[in-house]
Amino acid sequence: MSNRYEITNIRALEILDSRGNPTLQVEVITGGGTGLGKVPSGASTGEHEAVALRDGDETRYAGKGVLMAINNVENVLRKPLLGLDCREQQQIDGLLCALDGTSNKSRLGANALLGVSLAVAAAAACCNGQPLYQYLRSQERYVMPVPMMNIINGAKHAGNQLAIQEFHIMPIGFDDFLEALRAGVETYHILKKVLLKKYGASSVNIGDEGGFAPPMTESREALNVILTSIEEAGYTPRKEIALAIDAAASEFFAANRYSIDGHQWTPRELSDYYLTLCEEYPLVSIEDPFSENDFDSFADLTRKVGGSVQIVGDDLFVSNPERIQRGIEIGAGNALLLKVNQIGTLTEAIQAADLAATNNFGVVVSHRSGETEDTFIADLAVALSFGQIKTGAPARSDRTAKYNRLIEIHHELGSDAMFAGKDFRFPSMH
Ligand code: 2PG
Ligand code: MG
Repeated sequence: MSNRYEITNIRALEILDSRGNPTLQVEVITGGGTGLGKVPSGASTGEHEAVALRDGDETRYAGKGVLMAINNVENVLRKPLLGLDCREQQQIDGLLCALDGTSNKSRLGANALLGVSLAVAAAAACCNGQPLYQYLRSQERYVMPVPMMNIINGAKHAGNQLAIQEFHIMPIGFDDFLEALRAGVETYHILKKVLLKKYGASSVNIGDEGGFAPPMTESREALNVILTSIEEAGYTPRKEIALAIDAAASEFFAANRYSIDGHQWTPRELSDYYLTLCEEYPLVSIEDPFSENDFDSFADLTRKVGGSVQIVGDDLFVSNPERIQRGIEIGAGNALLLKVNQIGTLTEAIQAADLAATNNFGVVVSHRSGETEDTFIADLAVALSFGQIKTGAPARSDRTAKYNRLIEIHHELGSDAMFAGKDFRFPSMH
């Protein structure tokens, strides 16, 4: 008879993500339970991310099938993992990396590795009869994250002319997660009305992350309607609801110029633009303000506004400890966007988050634009208790699944739940 923690089988399926593209679902079966892991996928991917394996067979799903990755799970990774204890996450993730053997997981596929890695953790939590967040990290007091809610979508996530990819609200001025979420949701619904009135019916079509994708061309247009909506919803900008953006600037960068809002700007001019926006709007967080290799411009902007504004590295750091370390050393950014599929195993993702946090960087646990109904990141955000989660607008099941899981956790924690609120950058100093 097998021990309840012993891995007895691993299976994988080709399922669909929120954009209708194939992705993997991995099932790890042990003597005492089963865990599932579903793999997300980005559109504005960083060039230094771990590589997801796609079949490239144009006769299926336009080449996006993941049958090769599935074959790698079932025929390469499965056997060496059979018989291992599913609680040995670090050992298992180390083995996954060794079996792949490349620095960017391109041989077996970061999608294959991540599916297994997440499913192993879910199986272990199941065997223990513990909620996933509790299994992932035991904390004296868990901190519920401030949600970064992407309510206007642009660039690669939408069919409009906005250069900036994401316009977020962050409900920070509330006592608990539920009140904060409600304020964000109410603002989202008022925004719909504001857009309908000003831009007509087609402006409330939505983009990849559930935010509206209005036919705007300039960043200020988006920031203005959001500000109006916060006020019309009855909330106070900055004090209760602050703004955040993800410029995803690599996507509008070419030949050392940034094409944004009708300009062709140098890094210095773009930097000045951000400074102006920070004066005009209650902006508290800017993600990827410059292209993914421009550590120096990140450092420059961080020096100028880093005290009051969070400068987040996503494509810059790709959740990779070596790149984060470089950022820490030169002060490029002051926060990490943590995406488990950028690095490819849970152990490495947690190490990346800890490296950032111990060096006084903020940490935002993040979804991808292509998601599934998997709620792993909601549990991960609470487990780490670093204070922030980015998981889209409060619309479409791929996004609301995470919010709904956070609601469950909030209730489960009861009065033990702390809400990061205004301390979202450094909740441990609460
Ligand atoms: C980002 C993400 C998620 P994508 O840039 O932060 O919002 O987008 O998954 O397309 O990289
Ligand atoms: Mg980003």
